[in-house]
Amino acid sequence: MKIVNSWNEWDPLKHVIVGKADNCCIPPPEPATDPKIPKDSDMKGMHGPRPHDTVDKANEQLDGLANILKKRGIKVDRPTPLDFNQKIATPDWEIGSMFGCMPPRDVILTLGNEMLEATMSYRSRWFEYLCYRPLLQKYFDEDPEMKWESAPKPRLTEKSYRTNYLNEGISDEQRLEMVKRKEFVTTEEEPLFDAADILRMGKDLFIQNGFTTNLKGANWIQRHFKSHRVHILNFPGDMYPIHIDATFTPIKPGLIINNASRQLPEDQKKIFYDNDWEIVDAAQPAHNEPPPLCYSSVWLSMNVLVIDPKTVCVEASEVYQSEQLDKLGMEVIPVPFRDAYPFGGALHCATTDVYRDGKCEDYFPNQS
Ligand code: DAV
Repeated sequence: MKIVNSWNEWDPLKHVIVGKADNCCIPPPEPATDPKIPKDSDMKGMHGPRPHDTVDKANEQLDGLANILKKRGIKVDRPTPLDFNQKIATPDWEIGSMFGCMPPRDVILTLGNEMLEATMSYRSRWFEYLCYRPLLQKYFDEDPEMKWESAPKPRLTEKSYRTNYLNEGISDEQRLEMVKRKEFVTTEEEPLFDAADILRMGKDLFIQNGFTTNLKGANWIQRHFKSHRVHILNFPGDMYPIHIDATFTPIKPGLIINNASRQLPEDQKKIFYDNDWEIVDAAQPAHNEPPPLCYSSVWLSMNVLVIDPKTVCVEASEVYQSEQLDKLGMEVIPVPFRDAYPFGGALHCATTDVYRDGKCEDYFPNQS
């Protein structure tokens, strides 16, 4: 039986993995996380298991999302949480805890009949793939065509990170300059990527080069998916370029919403314009700040889950984003989800595709 098939972000969704908040921890500091946590964040200096009541509330909303999808006939699977509050180590390093298994989008990339475990780029997330192994094993057993792959596990020694990247003493202006110069917290020591930096659009893969994915990681993906075309994207307005899915969100063939404060540079827009794609500014978020103890920005408003080219799940309080997508001709399904944000993101982050109808198409035939 065919179980795994997904070539893009919009074809009709039939089977999906939705994350869980159980046992989620705020990991102790590590080389990659200081620059990830904004200076004024309430998370500075905090680590340990997240409070039980916040875990319960997040799980309620994650279950709510799962139920909404199930009611629409979409099959939903869930990962198996570990005890994340335990020390992990490799021969090169150790860290006091892991992170969690709320955002499957970060860890597993589904392309066609393949599910690929990303290298990840934080030490605390090194073993996160284990939460998905029971599912991947099952798909492998049941679908004779399913390809199960794992990218080379990274060493993540000090050499994989820039040492001058601490927040202390670096102003916002300096940080923006560094991002513009493409000086990110991760170095080019070894291939690194998080799956949530990759947008799948048929034959073309668009990959953000930033804190969590380096050029070697993108190059590894290009060599791995030989018949695809990989394009590197940069969003110089983003001081913390981590994952593409609150920055640049395809809605259906021909239409992308782009975070207005993280514009794609003109030269990188060319391929979209040359193929009659429209890039519109995303609506403003409805909130001025993220919920407490949240890694992500208010732009989770645009981290929507497209379930077919006419239907999209949007966080229920994100009224401006809903209104915009409604005007763009989409049916909007409101999903209460803000309590899950602190656990690693919104509706796109919280899911990863197993099956979408459709095949690999060429949406960008004009390329110079
Ligand atoms: O805008 O904070 C969040 C992306 C989560 N996967 C942001 C990026």
